[in-house]
Amino acid sequence: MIPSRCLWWHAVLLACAAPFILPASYAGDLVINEFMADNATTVSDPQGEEDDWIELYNSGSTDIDVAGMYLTDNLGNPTQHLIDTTSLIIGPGDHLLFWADNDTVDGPMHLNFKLGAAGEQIGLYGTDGTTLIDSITFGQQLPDISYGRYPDGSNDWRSMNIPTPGDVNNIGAAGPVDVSEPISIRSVPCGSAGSSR
Ligand SMILES: [Ca+2]
Ligand SMILES: [Ca+2]
Ligand SMILES: [Ca+2]
Repeated sequence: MIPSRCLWWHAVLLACAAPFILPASYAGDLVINEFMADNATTVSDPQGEEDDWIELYNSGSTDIDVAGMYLTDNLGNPTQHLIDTTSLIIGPGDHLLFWADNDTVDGPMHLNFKLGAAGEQIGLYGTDGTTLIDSITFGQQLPDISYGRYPDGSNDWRSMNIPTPGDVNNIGAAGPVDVSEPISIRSVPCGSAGSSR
């Protein structure tokens, strides 16, 4: 039987965890590595617009062609945006930046959705439109602070006050800022609680 003290902790932790970021990652070399849902001054797209962005990263040792894959901001709609080009290679250890700006007339690097700073989802699906390659569900984001894996490709997501669109993730000497951190519940004070994040 679980002590009532533990049940109370469960309730508190579940309540606390709900508004925060719940990463869901899947084994593989291709990952969603960093994103920004409220780009005020960080970086401009080729059209001079400070738009939302999503960075993919190839942690493997071979080229990955993402042409024909899908990106979405709604996991209920995996095929929202087709990466509509004949070939788009991410080399080993390379990063690739997409603009989440709903400006698809500007080319294949521009997605047909933006990211909600109040929190939503990003999903990357394979060319069959159903195989989930990677996803992240995130909470409230602040202007010019990105959210990404640190180090690149790891399962540890951090808010980053040194955004690195298209480059190696960097949390800086000051470390991550305290916003939208995923809550670790490893310290649940009872052995039967288990842990998740
Ligand atoms: Ca946005
Ligand atoms: Ca744009
Ligand atoms: Ca980066």
